[in-house]
Amino acid sequence: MAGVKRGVTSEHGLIAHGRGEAYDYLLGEKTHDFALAAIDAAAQLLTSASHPVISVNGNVAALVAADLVRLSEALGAPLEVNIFHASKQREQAIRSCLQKHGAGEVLMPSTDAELDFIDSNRKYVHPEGIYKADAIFVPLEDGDRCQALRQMGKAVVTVDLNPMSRTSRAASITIVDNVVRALPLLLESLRGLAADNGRHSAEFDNLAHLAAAEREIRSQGS
Ligand code: PTJ
Repeated sequence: MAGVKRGVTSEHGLIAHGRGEAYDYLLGEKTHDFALAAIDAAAQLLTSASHPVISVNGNVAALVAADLVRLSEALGAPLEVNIFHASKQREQAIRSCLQKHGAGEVLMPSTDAELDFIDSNRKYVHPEGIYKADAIFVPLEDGDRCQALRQMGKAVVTVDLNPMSRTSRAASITIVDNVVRALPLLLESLRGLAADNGRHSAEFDNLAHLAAAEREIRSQGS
């Protein structure tokens, strides 16, 4: 609610937040092993990318702005504002929110570069940011853009409490956890990776991890 009052989050964002809370409740409001494995795989993928970018919408700016700034510093990756529900005013408010938490330059959407395969406002991107990126960290993504980014050959790491969403299924790596818990853990994993000479273990099978999350949700009713 505070995010809406500050002009950062859209009213639709509140509904999305409620959806997230429902899934979080079903997941016992804790970080599971499938999420920890996804976090380590995400740290590995983002570290080995040549041009990673962090995409920021109204919900994540309200929830985890300080952690997004820390992530940007840890990865040397730019922060880029990109929202689904079009509003120039809200784009500026998100940028100010990030800068209040210590961000330097924040890339803004522009009409100079457009993503293929997508019609919504999220197609407008920065030519030096998402347009050029080989890997994008985009928590609370919408399904259409996630699919478009994948079709353009980009790796996508998302955070989504719903393991059945189109985004979760289309992403390269989905962290099924609350973004508020997942971001500090991702930062910790990046520190571990640096101490471990840049290598976390093993292959990551996104669909298998989503299936584990879905089993956890279904087990709540039995
Ligand atoms: O600021 P904008 O205009 O870009 O709008 C952002 C939202 C999030 C409103 C927009 O991208 C949207 O409508 O998203 P969806 O399609 O509702 O997807 C959001 C997904 O995030 C849903 O699957 C929710 O369950 C999930 N979610 C919500 N809150 C959290 C979450 N996942 C992790 N942590 C949360 N706190």
